[in-house]
Amino acid sequence: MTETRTEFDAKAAESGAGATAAFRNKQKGALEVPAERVSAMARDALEAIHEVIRKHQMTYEEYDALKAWLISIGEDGEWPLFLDVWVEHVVEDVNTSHRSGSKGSIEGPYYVPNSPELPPDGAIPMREDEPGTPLTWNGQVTSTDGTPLAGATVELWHADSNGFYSQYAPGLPEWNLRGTFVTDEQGRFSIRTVQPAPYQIPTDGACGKLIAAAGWHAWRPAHLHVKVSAPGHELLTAQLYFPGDEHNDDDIASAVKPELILDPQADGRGGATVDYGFVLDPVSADAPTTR
Ligand code: MBD
Ligand code: FE
Repeated sequence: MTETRTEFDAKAAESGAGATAAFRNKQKGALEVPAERVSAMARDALEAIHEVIRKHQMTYEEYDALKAWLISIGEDGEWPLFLDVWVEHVVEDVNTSHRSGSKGSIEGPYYVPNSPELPPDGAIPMREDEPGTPLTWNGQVTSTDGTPLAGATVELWHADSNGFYSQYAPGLPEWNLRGTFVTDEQGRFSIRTVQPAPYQIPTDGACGKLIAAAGWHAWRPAHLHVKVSAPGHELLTAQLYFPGDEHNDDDIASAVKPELILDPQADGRGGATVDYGFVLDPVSADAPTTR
């Protein structure tokens, strides 16, 4: 019998296929976009591409290279990865700029709904010998007027200390480093987890090929993903980062904001403690979205 080793057996096609299947599942029953919107946005997108071709005097060789590469994004299942890395940050910006509560960031391709529900104070599901620096995270969820939000949910998901996400890499328990914490009467939570490693875009898929062909780097800084929700409030999707990470200033997914960088303190036992809370915007009639 051969053992599965996450760090050797993770393949772009596997995480890509997983992300594509998860997205299709989420899309079931999605609303149709009105024809006027499709027409206006598709026309402008195509005109933007035409402008690039004229500006750079694209050759037929380059056009064919582009066509081959676009075909491979689909074959590798990397449309979710490609879009979330290079496009989603603008969608996030457009849809949250009205908010006065906490800053958010992009969801990315590796969210899974319905992670195990946990009390306000506890450890996220992890392996018995989970590697990595222990992190204790204390926080409170409030409304923009300061009211504590009891029974709010903080869904947390993140990569392990080797940079791998459960359900998108082989050999990890299904819900490893994924959990839904419910806040107490004061809207507080206290979560134990481990610090994630920086994330490298798979080098063996279409996105990796673009990165290599362009001479870019393939890294996202280490990050924690959260979705914070409470009745009557807009869902907050965010990512939190660690100070000093060399990719906080050049995240390939352009998803770092200064307000999202944590300030962890050594706990004297080889781990760290951090305080970070969330302020949710009440739902208002003219909010464009709740995502
Ligand atoms: C990630 O972990 C991520 O958060 C994003 C946005 C894109 C690729 C991998
Ligand atoms: Fe991520």
